[in-house]
Amino acid sequence: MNKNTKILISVILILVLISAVAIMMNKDNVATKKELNDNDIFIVMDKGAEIATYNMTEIQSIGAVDFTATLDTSNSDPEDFQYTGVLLKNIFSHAGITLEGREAIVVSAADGYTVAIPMDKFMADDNVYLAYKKEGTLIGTREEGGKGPYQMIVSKDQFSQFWCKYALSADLQ
Ligand SMILES: Nc1nc2c(c(=O)[nH]1)N[C@H]1C(S)=C(S)[C@@H](COP(=O)(O)O)O[C@H]1N2
Ligand SMILES: [Mo]
Repeated sequence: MNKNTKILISVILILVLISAVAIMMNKDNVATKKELNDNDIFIVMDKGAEIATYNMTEIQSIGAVDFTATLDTSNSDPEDFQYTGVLLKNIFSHAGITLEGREAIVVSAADGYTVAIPMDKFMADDNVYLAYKKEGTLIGTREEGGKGPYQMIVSKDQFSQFWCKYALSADLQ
């Protein structure tokens, strides 16, 4: 083996090593993204007063389910996705907040967006969810390019304008 061949083989080995490390690091990232993130807090409020905070493990323990919803925005065709989340009304029951005789639920987001959902929609079975996974992967924060970590989804809506990305809190009025 001449000197040049040795150098060439060394360079190739180093490149293979670098890409192997990169692939492993990326796997690690994907693995952490699949786990519940307990730093992501969701606030539950009753008529403007903060009642409880939940992280992802706590949200999940209230009763996570898979459901489908149709994402239909002004710049995309309707498309069905599978989400994982908890019925928002169950989170309120868990926090000990009474749901009877209320007017609406107001969900607020990190970008200043707020959505008010009337009680009949909110109380319906299988409708208003706080989701944290889409197609089995964490929805992710805005910084990560996601629409979460929590996204409020109205599964029976035909269009998605009453959904709420980057949801931080929900206030029962
Ligand atoms: N926080 C927040 N949530 C939001 C919006 C928004 O601007 N901010 N836009 C709404 C609208 S108009 C649509 S169609 C859906 C889907 O928007 P996307 O395509 O950005 O996911 O999110 C809804 N929720
Ligand atoms: Mo929209």
